Amino acid sequence: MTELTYHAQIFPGTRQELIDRISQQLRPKRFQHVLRVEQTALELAEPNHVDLERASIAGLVHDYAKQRPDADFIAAIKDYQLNPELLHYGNAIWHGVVGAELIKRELHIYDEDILNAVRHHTTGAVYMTPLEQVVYMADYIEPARDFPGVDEARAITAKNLGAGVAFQAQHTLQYLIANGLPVYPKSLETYNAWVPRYQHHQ
Ligand code: DGI
Ligand code: FE
Ligand code: FE
Repeated sequence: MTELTYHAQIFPGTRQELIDRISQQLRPKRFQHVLRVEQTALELAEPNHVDLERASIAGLVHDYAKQRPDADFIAAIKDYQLNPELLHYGNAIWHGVVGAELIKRELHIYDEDILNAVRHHTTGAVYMTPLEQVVYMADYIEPARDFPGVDEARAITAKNLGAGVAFQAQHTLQYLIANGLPVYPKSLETYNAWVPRYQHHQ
């Protein structure tokens, strides 16, 4: 890969320095996933006119907080006065929404497009910038993902990024309901905003 140059106003360090910070936070399997999400995000960024530097950084940091103890998230929800409703959920929701605050504080990344890509990478959102869509999809279809429908997800996303978002929103909601899991309201909002709009792509 041609080495990406990071600009100090986006991340104050090199890609290798960022990778070193992330590898200290994650077990090897999760770290390898993060590297694959970065590469997939870069592949999706090109045709969708997304800035490669932001795609790289957002891909690398999206699961930065995934292996933090619950107590860190609960403390951060209070410290940053995030919505107390968050306390009813768990790591699946916290590592993105609350993780973004830890990324700001610990990695000194303040770019709102990158932070929103992290915040929304699990649930999606009604409004997602092209970067947010790229990270949401890269996490879902990175090469080691293996679930029924992943090849269809890859094909749809290659043709139309928004249709990929709709595919994931629909299938994730189906999965949550089929398994009796709590639906974070944003996941439902994402479904309503994206799925009917892209029905003709299925
Ligand atoms: O962190 P990753 O495993 O790479 O991927 P992710 O951040 O997309 O997390 C995926 C998990 O999050 C998957 O098991 C489904 C779950 N999830 C997504 N939306 C919701 C949710 N879990 C709950 N409880 N509620 C949601 O709305
Ligand atoms: Fe995640
Ligand atoms: Fe991930």
